[in-house]
Amino acid sequence: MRRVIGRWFGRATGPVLAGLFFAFGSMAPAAAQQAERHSGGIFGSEPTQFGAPIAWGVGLQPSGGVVKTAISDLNSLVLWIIIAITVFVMALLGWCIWRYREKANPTPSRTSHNTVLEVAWTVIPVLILVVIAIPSFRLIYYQDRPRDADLTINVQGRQWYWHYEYPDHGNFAFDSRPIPQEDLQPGQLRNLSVDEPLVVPVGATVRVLTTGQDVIHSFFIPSLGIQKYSIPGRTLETWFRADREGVFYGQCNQICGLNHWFMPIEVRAVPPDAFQAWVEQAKQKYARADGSPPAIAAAPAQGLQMAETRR
Ligand SMILES: [Cu+2]
Repeated sequence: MRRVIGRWFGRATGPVLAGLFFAFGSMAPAAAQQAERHSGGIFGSEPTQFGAPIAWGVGLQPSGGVVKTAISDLNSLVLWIIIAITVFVMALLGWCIWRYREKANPTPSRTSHNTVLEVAWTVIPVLILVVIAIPSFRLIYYQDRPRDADLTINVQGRQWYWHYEYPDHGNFAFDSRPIPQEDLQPGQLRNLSVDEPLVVPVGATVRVLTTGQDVIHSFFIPSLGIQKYSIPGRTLETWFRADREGVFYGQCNQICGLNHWFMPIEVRAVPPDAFQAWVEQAKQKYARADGSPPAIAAAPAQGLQMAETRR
């Protein structure tokens, strides 16, 4: 008597599929344009020169560069898909409760199979997953490595500080540690500001090579869309580009021991000439007494050798 749901689904499948394709097709370029102008969070926030968490912030941090913008785009796409699915399921549930209540439907249907319905609820979720998978894989490969890097920075996680090296800009290296709370100057952030920040030129594609000296750390700067493990005995590659001047903060986000909290990251994106000036000054400041290049990979190699000998 009442195979309404089955018939309804049969009739609705075509329009729903067409609607899904149309909606996602038109949404993707719109989202990309949106991300160019704004960035980040659920409600879209203005570009900022300050990449750091804020009190009561909701959503992602505003984007400071291209990789983060691409991440925010995918986040928005998936969020809207989730919203559409939630609204649809809630509406269907409400309608079923109302339409098939005991009073309105005293003799329930004994239908146990409906081919059209079963095909629909298999095929539609598969299509939704395909719609999510395509931009998702594109993003993974986009983040993977830079096409043409302007600059390489070696990053080494150590218990418990960061060690940075600029191999193609004078080959100097330095350590970076947080500023103690009692020494904070106005404008500096507790547990985020550091004594020796990373400095990069605005608009430059920065290749980041990560290694770990002792345990696994992770180099993570939300507003620049970069997160990479730093693993002893292994070099991993990723990249970022700061599209505007500013200070972008991050932290080690792999639990790495007692002072895991003690590993903030501060990146200063400055105009190219200011970067050159900083490089000249840094070459003097971080010069080694014997003039030898910093041996960034020496420590994990030694560690491995020791492990070998012990075996
Ligand atoms: Cu760490």
